[in-house]
Amino acid sequence: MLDTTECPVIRELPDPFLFRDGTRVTTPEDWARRRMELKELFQKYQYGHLPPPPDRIAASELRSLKDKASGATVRQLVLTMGPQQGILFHMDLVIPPGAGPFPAIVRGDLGWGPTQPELIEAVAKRGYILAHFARVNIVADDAKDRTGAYRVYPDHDFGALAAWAWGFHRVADYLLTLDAVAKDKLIATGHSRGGKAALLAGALDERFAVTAPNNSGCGGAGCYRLQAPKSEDLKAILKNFPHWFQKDFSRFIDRIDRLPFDQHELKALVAPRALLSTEALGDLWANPLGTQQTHTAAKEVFAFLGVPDRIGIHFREGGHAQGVDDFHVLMDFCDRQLLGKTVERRFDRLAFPDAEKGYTWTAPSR
Ligand code: GTR
Repeated sequence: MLDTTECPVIRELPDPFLFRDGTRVTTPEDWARRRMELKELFQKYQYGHLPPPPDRIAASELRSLKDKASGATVRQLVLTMGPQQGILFHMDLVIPPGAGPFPAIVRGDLGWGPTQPELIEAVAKRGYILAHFARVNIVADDAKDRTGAYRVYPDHDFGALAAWAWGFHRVADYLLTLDAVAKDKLIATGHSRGGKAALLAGALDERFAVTAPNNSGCGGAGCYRLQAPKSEDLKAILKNFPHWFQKDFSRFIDRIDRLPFDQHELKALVAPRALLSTEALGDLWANPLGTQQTHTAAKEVFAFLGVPDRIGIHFREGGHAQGVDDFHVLMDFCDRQLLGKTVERRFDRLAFPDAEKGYTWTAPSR
């Protein structure tokens, strides 16, 4: 059983540059080591460890359709993998017309319903591939269901978010075998619990050039220590969704100041690659203020690595959703970050400019 007294009390947002042994990052090489340390801490305490990569992934096509509005091809696939090929998931692969290679957006939210025709049209018309897979085929979104990847990897400690993040990595494995895909332009996104999984996936896997959690809140881009009123906290999330996390994470309930990290450090793992948080001002449960706090703190790491503009945040009016408009925001960000296009939209506007700074440390000078 995990013992939280092994974790010292840290009241503010923890210093990402501070190693556990008390020494501090001074160079980018040090940061690479600290990044490894953080990757392990997040898996040990919060999410559990991701299963190992499988030897082989087999893809079979169920159907191939044409989207009339955009001319895109929509391939409905099943990917099979793991020991005894014991894991499979469905995926819609939307490929725009034309020569490519195209940047590819990976999203795991297919289980929430079919891929919306408006989304297919929007991404294809802008020259993006969409790989929309059903993360819930890997492990179900149900605390009582211990089938799927839990059975295939019985000795592992992962919760559902880690298993779903692993799914993003498997989609990357597959996409990197396709000529139509621009290999250096993979994008991980998802909504809410899907956004939590996308952030974890992008934080851990450097093959994703852009990571973009949408309304991901608690356990995602929102922080644990700084909660706006009405936002979801650790106790609330574990009451409803204990299966998302490593089983002992509940030890930190009412001891949040012993958590050896906060979510700005998960964001920082993405650096120097690009990260965008898309937030909704009406979605208080997802802690938009706390997501701004993680943004500001993580930006210190991006700046330390010389890429302060690779981290963006975007707030819109309205509630909890990842609609086509949110995808346009994401594609604007990717147009700029990956394709070098000039875009008008800003990704540095804070919704709470007067918010108190959540930390007292400063980035090491270089
Ligand atoms: C809520 C949950 C959030 C968020 C959301 C969703 O009920 O409390 O953490 O993940 O579900 O996934 O839509």
